[in-house]
Amino acid sequence: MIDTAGIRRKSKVNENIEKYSVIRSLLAIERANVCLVMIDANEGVTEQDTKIAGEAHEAGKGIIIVVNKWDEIDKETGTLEKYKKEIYAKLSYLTYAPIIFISAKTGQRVDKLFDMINNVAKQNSMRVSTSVLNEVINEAIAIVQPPTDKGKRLKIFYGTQASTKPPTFVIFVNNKELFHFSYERYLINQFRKEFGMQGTPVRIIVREKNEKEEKI
Ligand SMILES: Nc1nc2c(ncn2[C@@H]2O[C@H](COP(=O)(O)OP(=O)(O)OP(=O)(O)O)[C@@H](O)[C@H]2O)c(=O)[nH]1
Ligand SMILES: [Mg+2]
Repeated sequence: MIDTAGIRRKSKVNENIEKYSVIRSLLAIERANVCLVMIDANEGVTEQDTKIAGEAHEAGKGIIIVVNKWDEIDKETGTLEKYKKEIYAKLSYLTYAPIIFISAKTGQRVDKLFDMINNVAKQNSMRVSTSVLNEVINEAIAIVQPPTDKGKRLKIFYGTQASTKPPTFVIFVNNKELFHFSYERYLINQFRKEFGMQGTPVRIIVREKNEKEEKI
């Protein structure tokens, strides 16, 4: 475990310390399998939280959002759900990351964290067989037809998993330009439905393949 120093500019004098903390955090992210993004329940998601969480996401790491100091919050029914919504609204690219509400002070739910870390690490290094992957791709194509543009329709020939940490899939298509972001997002959502992959980013690499070549 690497415990990074807090990143918050408290005064001008601390600017260098802050820069150093950021560099150390980036190095820690690189070395990690799973990153816990610690949020102070009193403050909510800060700009710096967003930046650091973004780095973990870009680095393809497993991510868990940990809201600490939950003991200090006045709770009513629905408080937890409200918090979750607010967090996902601010960290919109992290909706795959589970959120856990803990108190380091009282120990509330801290024991649950370790199962979560193990699970997210597993999801981050998940392998999907080519045959199962293509079943899911074919089903996805049948539910929502690939898009057309200027009279040309996107054709998805097949896919295969290229690497893990994070799960990265290569998808072979007739024309890269037709593989719009919205369809990519749809496919990733279908993958998540079928494979779980909770707490891990998922990547798709699109490759073009000649249609005639494909028919042989
Ligand atoms: N009420 C409450 N206070 C907490 C909790 N966790 C930490 N604190 C308090 O928050 C303050 C900061 O705690 P630290 O553990 O030093 O926080 P940190 O984020 O590691 O700080 P740096 O390592 O300096 O960046 C201390 O006064 C703690 O007692 C919690 O779950 N509940
Ligand atoms: Mg500390």
